[in-house]
Amino acid sequence: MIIIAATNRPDVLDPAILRPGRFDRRINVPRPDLGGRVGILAVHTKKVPLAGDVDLEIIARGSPGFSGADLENLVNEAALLAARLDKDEVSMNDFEMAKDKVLMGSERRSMVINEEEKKRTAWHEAGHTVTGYLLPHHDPVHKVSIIPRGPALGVTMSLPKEDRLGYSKDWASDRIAMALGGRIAEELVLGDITTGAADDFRQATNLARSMVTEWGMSERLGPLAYLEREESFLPFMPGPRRGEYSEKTAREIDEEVHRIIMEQYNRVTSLLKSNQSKLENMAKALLERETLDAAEIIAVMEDRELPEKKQVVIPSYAEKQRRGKEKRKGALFTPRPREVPSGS
Ligand code: NHX
Ligand code: ZN
Repeated sequence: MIIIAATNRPDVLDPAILRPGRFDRRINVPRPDLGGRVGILAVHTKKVPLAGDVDLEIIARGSPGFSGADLENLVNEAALLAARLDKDEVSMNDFEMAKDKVLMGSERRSMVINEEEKKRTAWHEAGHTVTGYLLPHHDPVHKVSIIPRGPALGVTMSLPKEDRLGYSKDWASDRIAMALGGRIAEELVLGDITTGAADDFRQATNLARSMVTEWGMSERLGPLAYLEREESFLPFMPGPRRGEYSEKTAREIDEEVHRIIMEQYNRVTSLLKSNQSKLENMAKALLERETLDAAEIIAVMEDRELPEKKQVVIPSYAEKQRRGKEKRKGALFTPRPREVPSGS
């Protein structure tokens, strides 16, 4: 008899359960690569009517780091969107919209925001976006939006260009810089600052701390692991233990984390100061369109006209009821989702 079990926490298993004759083989299953994601998408779209423009390989390319469950969720969300639009088939655009929903959370269009908050959000997100665009080692900005989602008033999302197995020190530094870009834009343009950037600082600080304590990216602290003990993959090579360093080292770690953050803070401050007009154009474009995709972001940064925007309007509940009645009346005409240019 063969017994197979799965866990996300091999580190907390009792070693007794792993002895020879018990669960004696360990198979590591990482997140799917590009080929794996195409295969998983093929499985989950088997019973979904797909439009002719759907290319699973393009969807897989645009979803690096997604797990099998994430991809299943993506297919479900795309199908739900298509159903809400009264469509018989799921199109590439439904997948694109579903991806944004999965990555950034659901929009909260009903949330009331005053003009001043909206402007602050536009400056803040423009700060992230311009910083992300100008930093060479950062993942490209995929989308930026000032439509509230979950707890956030706005989001800036970047996506790696392809599957990545590890990250460089330059990437980590640029990632910290990008997280700080929002607050710095607020400070430069509006003068006064607010509580809103707490999550950005958490991300920046976590990255800086990992650089120092895990990734050996601080010259001062050296290539050492200052971490909690982890059950390693090889049982005869145990991981490091927490607190196995002196008070002096603890202070040095704190100082080094602080230094890294301030280095990036100063770098982004001068970067945004010398790109004030780009920052302003980005904030204006955001106030006008609310959401910008990669092509629109590049257009703003290259001082070009924004590409024409087609926006699909999701019908309201009342509208759907009305359409349902029309259909039941046996109308020959089946309403299609309206495509309207933005701003109208
Ligand atoms: C408030 N919320 O507290 C309002 C309602 C600075 C323009 N007055 O950094 O929305 O200020 O780039 C996860 C993610 C709380 C958890 C973000 C918990 C944000 C988001 C507070 C933009 N985008 N901040 C950002 C934001 C806010 C908050 C979060 C979270 C803002 C900022 C929230
Ligand atoms: Zn932010």
